[in-house]
Amino acid sequence: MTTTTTTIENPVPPQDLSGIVGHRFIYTYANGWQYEMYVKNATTIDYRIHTGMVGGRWVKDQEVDLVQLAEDAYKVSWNEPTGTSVVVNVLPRRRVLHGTIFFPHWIEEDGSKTVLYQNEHLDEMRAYRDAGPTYPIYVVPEFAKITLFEHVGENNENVVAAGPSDLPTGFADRTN
Ligand code: FER
Repeated sequence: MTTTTTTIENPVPPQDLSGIVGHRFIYTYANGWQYEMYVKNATTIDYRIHTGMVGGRWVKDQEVDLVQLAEDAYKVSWNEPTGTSVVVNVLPRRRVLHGTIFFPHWIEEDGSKTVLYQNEHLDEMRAYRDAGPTYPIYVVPEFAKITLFEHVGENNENVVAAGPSDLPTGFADRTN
């Protein structure tokens, strides 16, 4: 039996991100929360939260780590200016996703402070993050069903350009 050493230069498995980069997907977690993610490029996402604990929140240009774990299996992970950490595993062809959200305690106490277009409130979010309380972390691990998955191209600023409440009626209900 041979073993392969994983290095930065030779990651195992080989990385082909073309099945997720430049795509928008809308999904509903088992707890009913509905989210939309646009993988703008290999290091950046835009997103909207349609319903749930922080429904109405939207964000552009969040830096993420994106990897391919296997065929039809990708992992997106990041830390927000609010202190929230998120890890999302995406299986586009199976239309399945698993997300784990790690909320600081101040968001569990009053999530409404984060329900806004975050890009216009970055310093405010960092101040809330630093004020806390951070602990105990509220961990939300949930599977989701991907109801829409579409290619919209890379670095398209028009894909996520309005808040969840300013979209046409039924926007998030479109399926394919
Ligand atoms: C997701 C779960 C959580 C997601 C974003 C978040 C775009 C963000 C949470 C927050 O910062 O409030 O699937 O996808």
